[in-house]
Amino acid sequence: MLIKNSRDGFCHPVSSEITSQRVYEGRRDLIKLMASGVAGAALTSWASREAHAQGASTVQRPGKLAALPSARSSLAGAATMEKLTDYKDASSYNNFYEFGTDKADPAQNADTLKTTPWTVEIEGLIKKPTKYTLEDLLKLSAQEERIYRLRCVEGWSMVIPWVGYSLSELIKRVEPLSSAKYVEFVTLADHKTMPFVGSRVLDWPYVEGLRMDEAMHPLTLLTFGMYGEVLPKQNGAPVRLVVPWKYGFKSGKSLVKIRFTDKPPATAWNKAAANEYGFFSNVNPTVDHPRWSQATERRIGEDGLFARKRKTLMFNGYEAQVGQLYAGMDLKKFF
Ligand SMILES: Nc1nc2c(c(=O)[nH]1)N[C@H]1C(S)=C(S)[C@@H](COP(=O)(O)O)O[C@H]1N2
Ligand SMILES: [Mo]
Repeated sequence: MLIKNSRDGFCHPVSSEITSQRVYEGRRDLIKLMASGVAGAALTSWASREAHAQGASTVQRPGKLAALPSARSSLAGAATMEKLTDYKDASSYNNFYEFGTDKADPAQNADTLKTTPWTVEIEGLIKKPTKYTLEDLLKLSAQEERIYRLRCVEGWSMVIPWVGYSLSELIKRVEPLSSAKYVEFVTLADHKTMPFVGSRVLDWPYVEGLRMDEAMHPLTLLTFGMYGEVLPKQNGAPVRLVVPWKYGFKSGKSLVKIRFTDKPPATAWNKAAANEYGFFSNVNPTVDHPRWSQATERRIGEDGLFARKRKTLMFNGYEAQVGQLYAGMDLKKFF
């Protein structure tokens, strides 16, 4: 069930909907290797073996996605020992409004997304504006596998082994000017391949933003894959962001432009309902969403109908790593 916001006419499902989650057989295309360097790479990391033991290998898949090379995260404390979400759940219960507002829509509709060729423009207040092909981006830095929780504002969460590298690697190359204070992330809005672009649910393209220090934080991951494979289209192929200490909507999918600005970017959800979705959107159990509590969450795939919810952790459990970014800020005001 979707709760309509009468003012704006947009919807955001409530967390109680999670109990009626449906799991579909996601049909996935066999995606060709995107860069010659990644062909046949062995998945040797501990995390990858875990991923396949706990999730990916237990799922019947019509076509396995191309493998991405990865290594265990070197960031102390960034990985979690929690049980990974099953690949099937992570790739069939999604938010990707360009393909529909139901959780099952992206897996059913996203096969029309064309991920090759793909370019990402880097522009704005930088010394070196650049247009990267996906192949360029893949080769820009060594990819690692990192197990991050993703906690949606609606109250569900997953634990996913993502593959990518810190966005800071890219930012350093393009040499931001001192006037660059924010980073804007623009995602694809293609009427031809994305059936819900043009719907009034949000302003398109879907735009997100971070403060410069957040974008530079090593946990902020430019992400090309999950479970050791390239991203399924419904999870934001071919390249997305994952910002693990913020609500999931900050992690823009299918990125086409990264722009450096001196002002906070106008983000899609903030434009839709500024009182509900602030610019920072840090996971914070003590600051409620106006329409529901943020104190607890349900782990997708793990919690049954009557299972207790888990307590949501400050900054989604990454407080030790990111708390300093917000020292002295009133997080009730800057939510
Ligand atoms: N372009 C785009 N990116 C998006 C969204 C979207 O609708 N469009 N949804 C966001 C939300 S609300 C969440 S919770 C995460 C979900 O990521 P997942 O489907 O990989 O779990 O993607 C985020 N990125
Ligand atoms: Mo979300």
